[in-house]
Amino acid sequence: MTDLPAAASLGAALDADSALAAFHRMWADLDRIGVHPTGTRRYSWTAEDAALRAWFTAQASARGMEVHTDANGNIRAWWGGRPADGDAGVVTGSHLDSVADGGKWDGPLGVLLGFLAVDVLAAAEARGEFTRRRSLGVVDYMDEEGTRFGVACLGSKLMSGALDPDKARGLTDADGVSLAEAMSAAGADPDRIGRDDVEIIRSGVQVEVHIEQGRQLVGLEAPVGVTSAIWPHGRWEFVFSGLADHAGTARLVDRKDAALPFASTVLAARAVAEELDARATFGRFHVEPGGPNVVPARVVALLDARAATDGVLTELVDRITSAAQEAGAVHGVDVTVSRISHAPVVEFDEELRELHGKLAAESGEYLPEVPTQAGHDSGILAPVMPTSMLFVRSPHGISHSPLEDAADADVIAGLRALVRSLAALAGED
Ligand code: HGY
Ligand code: MN
Ligand code: MN
Repeated sequence: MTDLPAAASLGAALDADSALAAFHRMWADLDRIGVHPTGTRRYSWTAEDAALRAWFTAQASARGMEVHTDANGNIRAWWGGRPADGDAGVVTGSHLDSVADGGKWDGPLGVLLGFLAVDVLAAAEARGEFTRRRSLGVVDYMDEEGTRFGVACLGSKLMSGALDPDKARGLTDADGVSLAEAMSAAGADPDRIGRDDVEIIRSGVQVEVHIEQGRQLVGLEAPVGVTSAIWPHGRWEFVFSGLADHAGTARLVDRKDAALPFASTVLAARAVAEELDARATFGRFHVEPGGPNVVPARVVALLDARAATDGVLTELVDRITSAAQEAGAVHGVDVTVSRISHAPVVEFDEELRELHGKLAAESGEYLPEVPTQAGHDSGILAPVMPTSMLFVRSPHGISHSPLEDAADADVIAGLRALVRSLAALAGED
């Protein structure tokens, strides 16, 4: 071990048993927030969100880290103090919010391993084996999943300027509460949201650990991988407007049933996605007025669409839109489609990817590169700062579900990869 270069040896030397014990303690503590028998419910600017921020602050305080919430609701804990305006640190972390009835790993894994990496590096510094030259931040980004307001990666999109602050303030949840109102109710100031160059500079460089959402690493027999790229993806709102009528007396031929073209569109989306080797999902929709004995007057549905290139994504959404309009015409139902959000293709920073690869090679570990179809804050930030991601293998690949999982040994492999990368980045002159 001693003949390893310094950063690699810090990863190799970490005490797996004590790191796992700390991991499971933190995990149990976090489990008390928003975990239901049907899954995890952690949505932005709610009571659960406040409890998550309190948990995060307590973890930071226990380590003597300085906590700061930025103008966009992203919260960071700094080891070595928050860098002054204009100075650059190194950031790791992820997000603590969840999808509706989600799992426990998507997001929290990266935050927990961030804190544990600080523990390992601080202990190494105390032993004289590491010198921190840049402050190291652990971050929890605001509303990564977009569960409450419909737009994913709200905190990083606002920070990077990818989302217009006025548009963001006006986003509403299922109860009609706007982001501005929700932030105000939680004691945050919605007037301050928007691109934040000082925070981008302060963040410096970011390495995010995340559970893999898929089975590529299982196939490659690798506990950890480096993310190469993210597919372009986005969300589109489809509104089908027909006419309410009596479910018994209205003759079928006279109806303008909004559910019929919607149903056709769901099937068309699947068929087009298959043909283009892409993804298309209607995961959220509601029917109005929603009476069991009323012909549906309106269906409002959100399409989540993803493809390997922006060209294919455009073709995918265009063809689903055409299918919706054709089905609407058949049933006398108006169809409107509007884009809610879009994230272009991401190629993660070459130098960071090389660094992860070099450190793995020095440690004698296999660290393959894999692309992903999932969105992440690190992808949103990639155009404005160097970012990279490390994926921890998921045994069955299922995600956005309570079935999310990872083996202890793979968690430790992820922590090792993170520690040596952060040691190299925060320890360099
Ligand atoms: O939806 C996504 O791709 C991510 O998991 N937020
Ligand atoms: Mn997710
Ligand atoms: Mn995530």
